[in-house]
Amino acid sequence: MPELPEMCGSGQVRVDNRCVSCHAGTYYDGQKDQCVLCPNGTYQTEEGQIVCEICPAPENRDSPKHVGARDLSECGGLCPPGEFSVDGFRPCDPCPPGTFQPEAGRTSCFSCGGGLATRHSGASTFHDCETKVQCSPGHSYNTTTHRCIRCPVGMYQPEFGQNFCISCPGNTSTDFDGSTNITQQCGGELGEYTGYIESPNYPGNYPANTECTWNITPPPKRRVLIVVPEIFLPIEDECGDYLVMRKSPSSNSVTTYETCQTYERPIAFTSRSKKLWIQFRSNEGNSAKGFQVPYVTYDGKSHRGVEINETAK
Ligand SMILES: [Ca+2]
Repeated sequence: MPELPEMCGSGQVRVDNRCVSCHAGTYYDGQKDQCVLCPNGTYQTEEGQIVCEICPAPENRDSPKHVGARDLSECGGLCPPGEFSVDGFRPCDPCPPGTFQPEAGRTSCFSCGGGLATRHSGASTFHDCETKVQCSPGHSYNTTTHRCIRCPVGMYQPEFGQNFCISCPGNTSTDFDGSTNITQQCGGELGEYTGYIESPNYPGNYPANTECTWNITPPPKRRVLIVVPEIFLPIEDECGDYLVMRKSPSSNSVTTYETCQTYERPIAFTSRSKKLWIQFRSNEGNSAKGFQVPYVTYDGKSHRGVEINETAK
């Protein structure tokens, strides 16, 4: 039987004998002991809260609002993309010709730059600026030279006809310039019930001088079960490329798995620690297909028998 906590945490209600956080757009009302939609004129972006935030709105102005707003843009009354006003609220004016505004609630529009015109007023993206050429994804338009330029390493652009590239999140980077996609990066924070990690460009060969770091933090009271179906690393590389899984980045923490060789028989094991730190590194020469490694998390209490340390074959 699951234990019944005496009290749920702040901003939580009891549902079927479990404590559940109130959703975004709601708050916990202590008198009613339930989650209540944020009233007109307020919003809440986070779950498990006990109050809603007041929507910013000009005084003495009737802005249309609705209940249960989950962020500022749902407060109502904001100028939509392609429009602006002195305070970002209605009434709004369309962006004049030669300018655009991609976001809601803004007080000005961006110039297309380089003397470029728009086909119409009220433009909401740089795409509406009349460029001499239409840039492909992975490129940005330079309004000085009127040419498309490849996004530099560490940046990417997934869309056509843009005038900027987007920086990679955190301390991740791209392998090449001209990147179109955020999934070209590797590594990250994993906390779901199941998932997988894979080497960059899998099932193609991974690039040289790559470093990917993942952290798996399973949901509460769950442990991590890893399956390595197969892994391909060049043997002639003298352990230049390797995959390691251990408790933490510290090299003397408990190591769960480590290899720098091809291994074509599946291996399954559970992490001895609750969290798992995983790193893949490749050196300059010799590449290979790498790996795609699924993980699942399981209830550490009810499946105590699943203590598989290494089941080869
Ligand atoms: Ca190598």
